Amino acid sequence: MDAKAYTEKILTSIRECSPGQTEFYQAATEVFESLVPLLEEEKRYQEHSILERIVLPERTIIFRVTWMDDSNTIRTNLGYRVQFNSTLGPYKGGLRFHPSVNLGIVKFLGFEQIFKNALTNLQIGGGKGGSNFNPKGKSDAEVMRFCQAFMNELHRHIGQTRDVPAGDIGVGAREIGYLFGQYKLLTAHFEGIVTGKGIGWGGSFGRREATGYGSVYFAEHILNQHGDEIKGKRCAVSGAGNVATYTIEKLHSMGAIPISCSDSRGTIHHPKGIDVKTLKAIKEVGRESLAKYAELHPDATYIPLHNYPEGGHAVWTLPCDVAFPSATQNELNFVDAKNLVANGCILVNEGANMPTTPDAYEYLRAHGVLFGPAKAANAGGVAVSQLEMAQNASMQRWSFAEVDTRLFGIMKNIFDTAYATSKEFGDEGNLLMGANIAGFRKVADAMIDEGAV
Ligand code: NDP
Ligand code: 2IT
Repeated sequence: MDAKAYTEKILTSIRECSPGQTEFYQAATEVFESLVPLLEEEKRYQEHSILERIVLPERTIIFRVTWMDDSNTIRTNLGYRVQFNSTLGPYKGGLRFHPSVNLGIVKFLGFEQIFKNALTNLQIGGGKGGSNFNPKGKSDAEVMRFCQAFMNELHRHIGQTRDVPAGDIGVGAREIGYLFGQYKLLTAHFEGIVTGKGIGWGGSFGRREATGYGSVYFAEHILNQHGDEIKGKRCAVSGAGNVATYTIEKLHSMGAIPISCSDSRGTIHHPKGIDVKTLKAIKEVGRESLAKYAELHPDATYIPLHNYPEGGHAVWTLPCDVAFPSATQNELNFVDAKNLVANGCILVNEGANMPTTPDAYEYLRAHGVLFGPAKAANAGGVAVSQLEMAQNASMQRWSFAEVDTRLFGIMKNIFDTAYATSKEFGDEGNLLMGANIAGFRKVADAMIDEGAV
């Protein structure tokens, strides 16, 4: 069967056997479309049924999480861990706590993670998990009891050479601490079974900063390739969580101007540059709304969510040179892409997972906007997670500078690999295609080596 027909056959089969998993089809379709030139050249992937195998998680765990709220009412949520692919190493990927979490979302994230992790060139397989639990408005005690209940089931399925979760939306240092504590209580082992741990109890310097810093390094590598640099660029950033905050911090230190951030309720536009201290105080420490930022900085504007323009998002209407979508999936749509192009944006660098809709991507590409695809651009987080695992396994502690230097080198290597692969397949500079092919090829070749499992 020709390569295109092969990819279409598998996409049809996943639609039939997993109905309604929209985000998962979106992620699989994007990867498969990129793979056509490779599959035309290398028939052995079809001969070894690689696509048939790679779209099926090796194991999917869905469980009830029962916990007690502050008024002593018994509450329930669904918990998930999708152990997608262990060809290159233990399953590795974050946990997301957000009301929108369902199996399709976890599978899209887990699928992306397989190729992202392969691109880092480190020994980690792909997995993802989470819950439809909403941490917003919950007390610390409620979050702790939820995390403990979640780990009561999850601990049976993870381990430092088996599956190592980390953070994602709604899961940060606080949640990782509670999850780790409960694992230790249940098993009586002090082991590196999650990453993003506190520095005092097995965490790595630089993990908190890694995704955001890595994203800016990746953007710098893209711009350098085109004889340009991030220094002096006005950058629109969305999100106000882990990825956005440390993207903004690194942009400042590299001489760029991060002009915005946003949360689920609104956008801050601060033309002279977002003040990182205020941002951290409001979001990281206070867990409050960004509306407060404009009260503290009268020269900044707050645009509430309901004031978003027709069909688009306020953050992408701001004139900028570079856009860093760093909040969530499908947050940059066709209308947003048109606004960015009209305002002269030259690069979109994806800090979040799958933030750009397919039609927006096509529009950006057609208008010559450079593009840093998520799998490559945001791989710094999971890469430093693996460095945390390496430090745990060897009982060593590396300095911040050591980790940061490694992170910079890993991001350069990912860029070089994606770029060289795009050239090899006749579309030089198409980093989306280059990253998808390079990540896939690494996993697929190893799957062939490891036999029919
Ligand atoms: P956080 O929970 O720390 O922050 C998420 C931010 O995005 C918050 O400001 C949140 O607003 C906003 N947000 C989330 N969902 C929505 C939504 N549906 N609509 C509007 N705003 C929303 O998460 P992270 O920063 O860790 O993750 C951000 C993105 O980066 C995700 O796509 C994640 O998968 C990806 N990523 C994360 C990595 C990591 O190491 N943490 C690594 C690689 C990718 P509010 O404050 O109001 O909740
Ligand atoms: O999407 C991601 O890469 C993450 N949320 C981080 C995963 C990890 O294991 O550090």
